[in-house]
Amino acid sequence: MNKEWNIPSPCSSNFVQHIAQTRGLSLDESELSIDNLPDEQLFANITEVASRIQKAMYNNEPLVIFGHDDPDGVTSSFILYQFFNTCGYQKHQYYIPNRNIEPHGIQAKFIQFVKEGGFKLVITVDNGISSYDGVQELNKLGCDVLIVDHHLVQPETLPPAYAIMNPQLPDCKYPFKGLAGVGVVMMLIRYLSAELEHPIPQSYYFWTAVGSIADKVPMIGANRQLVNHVLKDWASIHGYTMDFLIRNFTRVNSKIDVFNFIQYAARFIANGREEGGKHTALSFMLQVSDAKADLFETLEKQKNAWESELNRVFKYLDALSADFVGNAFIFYDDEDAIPYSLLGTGATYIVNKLGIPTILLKQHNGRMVCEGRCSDGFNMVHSFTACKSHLIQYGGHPKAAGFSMTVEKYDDFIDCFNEYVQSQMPIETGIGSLNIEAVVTLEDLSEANWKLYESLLPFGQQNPEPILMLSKVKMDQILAVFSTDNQSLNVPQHKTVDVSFIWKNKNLIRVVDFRESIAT
Ligand SMILES: [Mn+2]
Repeated sequence: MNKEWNIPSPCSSNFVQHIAQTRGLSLDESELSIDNLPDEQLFANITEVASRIQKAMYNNEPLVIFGHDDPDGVTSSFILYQFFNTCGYQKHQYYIPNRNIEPHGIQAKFIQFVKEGGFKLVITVDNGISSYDGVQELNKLGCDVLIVDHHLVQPETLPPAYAIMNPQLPDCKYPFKGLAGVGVVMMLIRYLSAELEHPIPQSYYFWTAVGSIADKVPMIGANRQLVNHVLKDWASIHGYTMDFLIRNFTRVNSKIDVFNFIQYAARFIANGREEGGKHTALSFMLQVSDAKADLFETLEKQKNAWESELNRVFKYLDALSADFVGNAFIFYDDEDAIPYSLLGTGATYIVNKLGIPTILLKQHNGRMVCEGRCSDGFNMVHSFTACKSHLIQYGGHPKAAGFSMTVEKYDDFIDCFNEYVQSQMPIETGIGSLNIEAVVTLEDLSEANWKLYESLLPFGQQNPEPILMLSKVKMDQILAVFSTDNQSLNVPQHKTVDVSFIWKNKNLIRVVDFRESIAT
C-alpha cells in the first residue's frame, strides 16, 4: 500500500484514555447505564401509538406486525411479537416482505394479506415512513396503521397513518436521532412495559444490540448505552434463542467475546427470506419445540452459502474497482453478477475500499433498482432528492439509501446524479490516508490496558476500531508476544519497520499496513 500515514504526536497519558478523550467517549460505567437513557416519553406520538396498541389488546383485535427482511427488521419484529406474547395477547401475526419478490415498503401482496386476514391494525417496524400509498390503501380497508420507523422522513409525503413514531420527525423531542429500527421498537416496549406494569425480558436488549450493530447505526449516545448494557451485564442476560446460539459458538467470557457473538448472531439471522411474509430466522427465534434445531440447520446452510456468495461478489467488485479514479463509483450490473439482496452490501464494500459515494444499479422485477452508500461528507438521500423527478420511490439514511425507477429513466438519472456529485464533492477528499490514533510500545499492549481498551466497545460508525502504530519494531518482536493477522501483507520478519495495526484481542493484532522506519 502507498497510503500517507497521519501520525499523532506521542500522548503523555494512557493511550486508551487518550483515545476515549479524543472521541468524547465516557468510560464511566454508571454514566453508560441504561437507567440514564433519554426518557422515551419524549418521543412524539408515543402515547397515541401505545394507547392504540392497548386498545387492540383489550378488544382482542387481530393485528399484524409488518417488518423488514434484514437483521434490524427481523429483531424489531421479534421483540415486539414476543412482548405481545408475554402480555398474554394472542391475536397478532407478523409479515416480513421478501425483497427478492416484493418491492420495498407496503405493497400489493401485503395489502391482500391484511384483507384476507381481516386485520384491524398494522404496526410497521423498521419501515413504513415512505409508504404513503400503501398506508392509504390499508386505511381504505378500515385498518389503522402505526408506523414505528427510523428511516429519514420526507415531511411533504408523510403517510396518513394513525400515529407515527420516528426520531427523525421534525417535532420529535427524543434527543438521540441515531437509533436503529429495533432501538425505536425497544423504546416503545419500555414505554408499554411501564404502562402495563409488565417486565421486559433482558434478552430484548441483546436482540436490540444485534439489530443495531447489523444496521451500522452510530455507536455513540443511546446506541452505545444499549449495546454496552449487554456487554457489561452479560452474565445476567439469558434467553432461549440466545442460549441456543451460544452452544454453537465458541466461548463467551469477556466483553470482546460478547461483541463478537452479537456480530455472529447478526450474520446468522441475515438470511431466511421466504414467501407470503414468512421468515425462517424469525420462525427459528420464536420456536420453542424440537423444530428449532431443524430451523437452525437450515439457517446455518443458508449462512454458509451466503458467505461464499459474498466472497464471490467481493472478488468481482475488487476486479471492477481496481485502479478506479473518479469522484463517485457508479456501476450498472447488466450481467446480473450481483444478486439484488447483496447490492447494498456490495456498495458498502466499495465505499470502505475507495472512500467515495457509490451506487450500484440493476434491473429487478421489471424496474431499475439502486443501492447507494457513502461515508462522511456526502448525503445519499439528498443526492436522490435532487434527482427525484426520475425516481418512482426512494428513501433511507444519509449514508445508506435506495431507490427504484423505470428502466427508461436510467440515462437521465445518471446525468443528474453526476451533476449533483460534481456540485458537492470537495476537491481534496483525503482518500488513501491512514489516520493513526496513537503510537504505542509493545509494553503498552498489556493485559491491564486490554481490559481498559474493551471499555471502548462497542465499535461501529462514529466509533471505529482505532488504528494504532508500533514504531521501529521487527515482526520477530511482535510475534514473540502476539498472534498476528497479516491480511496477506508481506511484512519482513527481521527488518526494522513501522507497523500500523488494530488490536483485535488480548493476544491478537491485525496488521493494517507497514513501512520502512524513517531513520531519526
Ligand atoms: Mn433499519
